[in-house]
Amino acid sequence: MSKNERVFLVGVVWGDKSSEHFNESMEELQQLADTAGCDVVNTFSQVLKRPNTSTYVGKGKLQEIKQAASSSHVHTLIFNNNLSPSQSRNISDVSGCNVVDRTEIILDIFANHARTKQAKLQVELAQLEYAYTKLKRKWKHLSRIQGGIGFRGPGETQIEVDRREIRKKTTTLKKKIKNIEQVSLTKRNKRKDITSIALVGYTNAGKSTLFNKLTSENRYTADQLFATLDSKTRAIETETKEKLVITDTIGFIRKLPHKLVSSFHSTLLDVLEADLLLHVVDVSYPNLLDLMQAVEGVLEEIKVEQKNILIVFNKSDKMNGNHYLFTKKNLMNKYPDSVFISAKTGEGLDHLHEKIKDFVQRCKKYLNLEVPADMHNLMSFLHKNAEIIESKYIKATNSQALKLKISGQLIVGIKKQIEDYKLLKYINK
Ligand SMILES: Nc1nc2c(ncn2[C@@H]2O[C@H](COP(=O)(O)OP(=O)(O)OP(=O)(O)O)[C@@H](O)[C@H]2O)c(=O)[nH]1
Ligand SMILES: [Mg+2]
Repeated sequence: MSKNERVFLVGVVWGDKSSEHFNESMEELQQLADTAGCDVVNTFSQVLKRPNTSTYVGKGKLQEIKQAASSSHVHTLIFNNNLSPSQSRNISDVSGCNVVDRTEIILDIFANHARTKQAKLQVELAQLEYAYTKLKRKWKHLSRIQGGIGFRGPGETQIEVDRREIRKKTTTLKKKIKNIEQVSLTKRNKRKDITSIALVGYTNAGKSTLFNKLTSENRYTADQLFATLDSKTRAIETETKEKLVITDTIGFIRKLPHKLVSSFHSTLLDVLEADLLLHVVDVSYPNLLDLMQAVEGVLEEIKVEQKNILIVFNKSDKMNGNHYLFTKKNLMNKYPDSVFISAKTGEGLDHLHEKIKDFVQRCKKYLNLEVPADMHNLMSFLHKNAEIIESKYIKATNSQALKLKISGQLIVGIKKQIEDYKLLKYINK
């Protein structure tokens, strides 16, 4: 879509969906359109029992939109839902406008915001995957008319060619993404011993702002949807000098098609492997529980097993007065372990640091170990990374008997070193 394109937004509310939810989702569509750089000229909405199977909105409504578009010189309609290929085609035929559905506008923003090679490849893959599903049904009518046993009409041939092309490109893209994944896997493996935290949340919740506050980075933040699409990881230290790595990643949104989520699999690997997730929530958003559910849905979809999730209610500076106290109390009741912060003003960050520190402590385990006196590297590693509670020299074995408190993940590294030296027996289980 081109910048400053004049557009209409179109939405249908149906079934038992409340108009409040509908209005919110239309506001979100407006934000998506703004982010994509469109100029929203007007909004059309309709209440229906269910969306029209062939034109999404009713026939009369579509005529009204067509006339309005023609008199306002609008050539693009953006829909607040995903449309079937035949719906897109029918609407386009009747109205004479370009038809963009919800996923397509999101993909358009993704394409504009992708900065890293990985993000660009992933967006391209997502676009192709989406084009593939659309294409599949788009050409169906042609192949029915012109195809037939033993005869391949132009429609059928074209779709075969297009499909083949898409499949070929998809395979190449997946390979390229896999290669990048491999590189980041090596980086991740290097960090394996260190407790890792990932920031997740709905788009625009303030993840990157919080990331910057926690790491003194200068990552791009903006009041728009999908400001950041790639992941970034930085090491930080707690007050007690414990090392951690923290990752900021892509935001989630409602109604994301499954294929799209899976295209971003490599970006989301950091989320999958993190020890602790900070679920950042914009507390100033009226229906925040809905957005939280959407995030939980995506986490389920990418198969994040029930892990440690700390809910971080952000933007508390935007709330004031009794209304806030009421909301805060309700949320505290529902999520007693959550924290309230403002990534912008820094309010509540102490509390968050405290929670993170507690988590790191909880991850620690006690270990009894006998280290041969000549394993200097291991000794200095332990001095640097573990809390040594007791240390005693044993003359008979020329070794040092240690009692340690150390993070669970580091134990794996130590076991590996000790195994290398065939000294596993020294671990007191
Ligand atoms: N008032 C207020 N605004 C905030 C706070 N945290 C973030 N913001 C604003 O919210 C907007 C979105 O912030 P980002 O940090 O870009 O949000 P994000 O979650 O990384 O968003 P995406 O990358 O788009 O998923 C920006 O305009 C920030 O300045 C906060 O604590 N208070
Ligand atoms: Mg961001």
